Amino acid sequence: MNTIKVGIIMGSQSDWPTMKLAADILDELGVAYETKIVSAHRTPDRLWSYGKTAAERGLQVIIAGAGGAAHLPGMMASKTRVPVLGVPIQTKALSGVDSLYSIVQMPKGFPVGTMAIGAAGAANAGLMAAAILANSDADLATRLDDWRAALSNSIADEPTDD
Ligand code: RP5
Repeated sequence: MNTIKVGIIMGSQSDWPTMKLAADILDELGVAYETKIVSAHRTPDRLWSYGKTAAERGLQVIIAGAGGAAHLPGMMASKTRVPVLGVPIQTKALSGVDSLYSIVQMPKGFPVGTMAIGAAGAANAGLMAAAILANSDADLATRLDDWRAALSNSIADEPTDD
């Protein structure tokens, strides 16, 4: 069985600067992942084959980022039971609201766990993927607890003028 349990996919190379923030979190937490450009409209056959083989390849979470008319996360959710976390990419035309609406408003039956638009959403997708895997991985659970505690400890008690 493949030891890679997280797939990070995106509709375009142009999505990578955002999606890399999910990868960075997984690197910090020691979670192995794969990355692939999979476009719902430009490479539909690639999308189908990725979704068809995702579960049998051992993937447990797919993080899917797309911008504009962002079909990718929903189409991936239609093709695999592996949980899909959708990241709406911030677009120039509509600031990512188009992406958000395309991803979040899934009809009943094929859910996508939709993150916030852009950088925070991508990072949080990495954290959410780690949290899902941590349910069955005690070492990862400890690393995630430590990461969360470090973030809490970095927050000052009081504001300063600087
Ligand atoms: C979507 O179209 C991609 O997810 C990307 O966010 C958007 C624009 O793609 P490019 O024109 O930059 O390749 O499929």
